[in-house]
Amino acid sequence: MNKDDIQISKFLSLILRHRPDSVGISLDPEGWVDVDVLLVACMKAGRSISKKDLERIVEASEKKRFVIRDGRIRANQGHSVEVDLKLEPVEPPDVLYHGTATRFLDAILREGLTSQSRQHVHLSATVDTATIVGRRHGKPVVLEVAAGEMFREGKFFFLSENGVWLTESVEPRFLRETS
Ligand code: HQG
Repeated sequence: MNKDDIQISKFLSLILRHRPDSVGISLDPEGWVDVDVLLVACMKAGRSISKKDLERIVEASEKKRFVIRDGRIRANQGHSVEVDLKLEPVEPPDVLYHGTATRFLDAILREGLTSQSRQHVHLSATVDTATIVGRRHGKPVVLEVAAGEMFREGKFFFLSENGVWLTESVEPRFLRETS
């Protein structure tokens, strides 16, 4: 993606995950908004995006952050606004990973992982992906999450349409630093 597309993608994340009100729209209870409503709202906010560009950016996003279906669009995960994505609980692999920054480590090992401003704690299927996520916050460190054990104790896991594992929180006893 080129620089302009990345800017637009970030703007879409802001609207579709956190601040739909910033362009005067609201999302339906499952996080969807009509594509045409979104584009008109963006234009009125001085950030015109053509439908073609929108479709291209959604398609090109290597992380598949957004999905367009039946003329509507939503973010696949990462919301801070309350939405019900209607994801079915699924059994996770035995181990998942969480990438964070070293400066958060003490607090996390003390309190566990909490969802902070988002609806869920985000977990990755691989160390590589978790490292990339952690790097967004500083010097990355990857924690191993005993997801299988959590699941057997009755904790719920969800897999977003773009492959991000989601859960409500992770207690410290399920966390281990990777070497
Ligand atoms: C940390 C990106 C202190 C947590 C990624 C993380 C992901 C604590 C930060 C998605 C803590 C929250 C989400 C505690 C958790 N004390 N710090 N008790 N519990 N934290 O951005 O997981 O590119 O809300 O470790 O790929 O980094 O936007 O979550 O460092 O999927 O599509 O608090 O965002 O996707 O940060 O990232 P975030 P995240 P996109």
